[in-house]
Amino acid sequence: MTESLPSLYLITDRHQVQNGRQLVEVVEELLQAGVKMVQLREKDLTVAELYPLAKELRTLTRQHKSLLLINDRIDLVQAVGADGVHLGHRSLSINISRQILGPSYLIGASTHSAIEVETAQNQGADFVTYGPIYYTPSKAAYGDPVGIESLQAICHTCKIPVFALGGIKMENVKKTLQTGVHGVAMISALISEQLPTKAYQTLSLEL
Ligand code: TZP
Repeated sequence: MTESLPSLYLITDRHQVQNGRQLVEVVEELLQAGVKMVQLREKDLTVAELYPLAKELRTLTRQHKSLLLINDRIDLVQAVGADGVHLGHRSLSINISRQILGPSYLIGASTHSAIEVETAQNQGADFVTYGPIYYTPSKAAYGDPVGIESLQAICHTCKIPVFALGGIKMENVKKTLQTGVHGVAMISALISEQLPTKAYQTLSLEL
């Protein structure tokens, strides 16, 4: 299944949606435009608040034949029949998550160093996000950028798909992909755009 992972991974943040729109509306627009992999990541919502959102996104991602991953919450993955979970450093370990979910679900892991990438791979993650690659407006929350050379080194050794994350936008997507990375993951370059479809269409010319 991982060979067929798309090259663009959309991550949600409803606080970045423009013009008073709802997150679900913007994600639906992006699914219509062609996005094939979405992570629901709304870290300030409770699991009870996330559930209806996850259900709606499951319906829409199914309609558009897109993968849906849920940040951190294996219970929600199972409850809505998502395709997998995306784990961070405070989540259940990859090993335990795999025991719970079994082999047919995707497990993605957030990584920020070579050792984290290696650990994720050894523990059986299906793919990793690696970053932040560049400065992002929310840099403080994610630490200093790891840079493109570091990404290139990771891509030489890592055997599972790597998605570059953090500060990825139109201007740098081409040089990011030249590192040999599987794909790019992004929040603001799509979610906070005034015209998300147009942003996706422009980006997808580089993918
Ligand atoms: N992890 C590392 S950077 C980041 C996360 C969740 C945020 C990426 O956001 P953007 O807007 O795509 O730079």
